[in-house]
Amino acid sequence: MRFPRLSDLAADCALDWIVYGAPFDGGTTFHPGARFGPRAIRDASQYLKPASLELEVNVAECFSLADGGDSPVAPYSCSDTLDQVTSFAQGLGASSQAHLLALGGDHSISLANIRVAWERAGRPATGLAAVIFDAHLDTVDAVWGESYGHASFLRRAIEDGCIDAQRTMIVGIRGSLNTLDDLHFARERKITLVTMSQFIDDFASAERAVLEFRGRIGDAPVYISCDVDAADPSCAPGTGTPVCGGFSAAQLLGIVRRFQGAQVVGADVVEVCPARDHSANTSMLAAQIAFELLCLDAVGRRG
Ligand SMILES: [Mn+2]
Repeated sequence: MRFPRLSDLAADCALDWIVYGAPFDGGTTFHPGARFGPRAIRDASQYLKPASLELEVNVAECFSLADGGDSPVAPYSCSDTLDQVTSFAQGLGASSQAHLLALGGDHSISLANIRVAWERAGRPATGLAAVIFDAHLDTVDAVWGESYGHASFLRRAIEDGCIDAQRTMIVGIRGSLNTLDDLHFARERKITLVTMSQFIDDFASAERAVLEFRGRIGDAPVYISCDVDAADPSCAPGTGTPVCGGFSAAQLLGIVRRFQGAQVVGADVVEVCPARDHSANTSMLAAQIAFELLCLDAVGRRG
């Protein structure tokens, strides 16, 4: 998006948002390749301009933003990678406590960005509110003995106390599941689920459920995570675990915009797998979503 590189700025430069990449896909259960997502999203972002027609806001006028580069990763280890991304993110814009927008990488890296967002929000005892756009629940306890994969990030973030399950909404989920345990965990913890079938049955009523949740979290600090597989494979084929029957690009962007003015304290866009992407559709959508996420906060700062 042609914003400056953090390394080109003075060390004491005050920043509101820093975008960075987490080029890791060791938490992937199916098609690997999301480690190349950050550079594809950056490429696609070249055509993005700073003003939003829909939200009537210009992000370049509302805050200062830089690209913090890519975090180091440990390709053979999810838990080591999480430690490395956490400490890299903690160092980004530490003096101005900038909000962080992470580009994945697979969904496992969100846990690191959520930890830092929670720290920068003052470690609220209740945890952060959260909005997750995803085809999957990501509440799997462990697979192949690994607790930190891309299907487990939300469960770990809730257990760590960084995310408040009762103020968490997952939008766009659809079958299939490994076991019903993932669904039971989500229900027991009182996560708000707005499934894809609800949108298909009655789009307006599902959107009202989203707005009701938006009203309920009010001005609370919120983390927004967007897995590109929330979109249908017809518009976002370049992803590791595609699920048919998802949102069109326009629908997904429209629902993201429903959170305009929310107190977004951290965000991510994950699971772009460029090797499976045709005509760069998926990275283009991911870059647009990243822009929309910044616009949500810009609306709140516009006054
Ligand atoms: Mn996911």
